[in-house]
Amino acid sequence: MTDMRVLRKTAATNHFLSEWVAQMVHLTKPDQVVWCDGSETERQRLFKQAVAARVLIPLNSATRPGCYLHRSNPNDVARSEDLTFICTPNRDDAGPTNNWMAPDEAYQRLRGWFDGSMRGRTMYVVPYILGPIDSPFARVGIELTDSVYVVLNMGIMTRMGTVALDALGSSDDFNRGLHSTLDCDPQRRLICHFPQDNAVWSAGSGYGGNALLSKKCFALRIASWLGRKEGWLAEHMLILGLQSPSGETSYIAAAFPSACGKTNLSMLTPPPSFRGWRVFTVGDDIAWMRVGPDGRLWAVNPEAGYFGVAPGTSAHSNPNAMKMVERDTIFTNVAMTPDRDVWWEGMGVEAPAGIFDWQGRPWRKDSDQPAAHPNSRFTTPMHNNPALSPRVDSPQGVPISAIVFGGRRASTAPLVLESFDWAHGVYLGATMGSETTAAATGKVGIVRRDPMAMLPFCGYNMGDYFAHWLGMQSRLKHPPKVFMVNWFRKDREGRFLWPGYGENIRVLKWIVDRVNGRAGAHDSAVGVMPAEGSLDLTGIDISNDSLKEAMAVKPQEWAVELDLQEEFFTKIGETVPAELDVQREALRAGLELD
Ligand code: OXD
Ligand code: MN
Repeated sequence: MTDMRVLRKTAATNHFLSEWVAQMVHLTKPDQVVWCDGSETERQRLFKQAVAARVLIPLNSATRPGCYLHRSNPNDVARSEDLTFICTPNRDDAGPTNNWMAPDEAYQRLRGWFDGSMRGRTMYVVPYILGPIDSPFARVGIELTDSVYVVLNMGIMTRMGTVALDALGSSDDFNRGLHSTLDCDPQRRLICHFPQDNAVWSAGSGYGGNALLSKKCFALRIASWLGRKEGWLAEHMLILGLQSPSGETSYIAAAFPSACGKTNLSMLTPPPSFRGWRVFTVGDDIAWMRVGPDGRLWAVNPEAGYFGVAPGTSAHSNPNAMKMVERDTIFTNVAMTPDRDVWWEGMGVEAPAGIFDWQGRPWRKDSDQPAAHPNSRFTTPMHNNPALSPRVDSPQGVPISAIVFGGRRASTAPLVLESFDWAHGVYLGATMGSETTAAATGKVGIVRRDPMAMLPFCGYNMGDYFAHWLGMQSRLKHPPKVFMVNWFRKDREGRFLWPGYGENIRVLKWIVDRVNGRAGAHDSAVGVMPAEGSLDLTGIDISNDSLKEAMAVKPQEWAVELDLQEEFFTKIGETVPAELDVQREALRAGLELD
């Protein structure tokens, strides 16, 4: 099965790669090695094998052509943050918000587990590019894996195959990813990052971000480390283009913690009153951003597909996503209907009778368990997205006019706020938080701080990360404006004040108008707020009172907020730049709290 042509070509052109693969083969002892070329023939062959091995279930070819369902091990349904480690020689380089292990210890433990782990299995060599081909942003990774499910997902999520070997040429500069599902036992599960070696070793999980090493492991944790070293940013951000009826397009990068609707916002469908407006998706999860020769910030999406959360995705919340998962999609842990279509909670259609839950068990509507796992996913190619930006493959990326930080806050944070300047914008990002839900914690309204939505994804010390963000200002002649948004503020009865989804375009428009000096605003103690009448509210169903409440800045709430922000910085410790304390004290003074 080994593609000898590819192997010979690579061995001839890149001895770093062939030597490393040989070492890993020696360690893991697979029965065979398959070098993936990314061709359509290969894709078809691997889908067939995955079906034969019962890794994938083919879905109804009339209603879901090219679609498959994967049911993961029930002990392996999400990223394992507690088993994810940053393995730097110095513990302080990882910082107090990351799990840390010494590199020697991590390599030694994992080597023990990997020894002979692929006996009786196939090792797939998966070369991939993050970023548009021929882009100065692009980086190559090679993932060695024993999971055909991983290979097929990587084929959707990245530009995968010979194209990556061609881009690599004879260079030694590639991410070395080693992955084995082992026996999928949580006791033998670890996801270890070695930033100084540009390497990731992942064992014992076959799921999403634990196993598709291109995504959170390389494109965020390792890339954030590289970005700091090389003067750029790897961020947990969507990138969208907002096009006005006159054809002007502005690009926005936005960070939200998981489960705050990043995928929805990145492919938003405007409401009828915004006829002529369009939102184009450049990316839904990750942005790599560099300073261009013009002194502006330019961004690419390193990925080529979406690994989106299925539950809650509907024709109302995200019509483009519903369209894109109609074909050539791998579903993981959703429910299956009797005619082999998919279903999940919040899909906006009644569950048909005779459904099977995410573990393949018959499921009834009166069950107290969800049919689809709450973290069930779709993996779909970006080219399926009707709102895909025509600039998505642009080697230079797109120029970013505005950076947006958002969270889920029932109180305190107004609908939208513009920062006074770059440093205040960094402060807004660094203090971002989202409220936990009752389902997750038993306590509503507990704010989990998640700076720039990067807490689980920053490959180094958070305080140093803030300093890197502050330092970007000196590199940027024309920095983007920075904003904070909150779609989730509630009234006293617990109802959302702002309708959200497609209506969020009104806030995006205000942001772009501010960038272009077209919208009025006034200073509040905590940031710059929309002037009355500057937010376009044509055709929206919202009362004046609700809008006022959604925008309110209440000093008593902010007093508590600033104390909590200070507490969080104290936990990170002395690496937090003094500039951020200055920002907080300025806000305190502005609120006349002291
Ligand atoms: C994701 C996440 O899967 O942020 O993108 O958890
Ligand atoms: Mn994400």
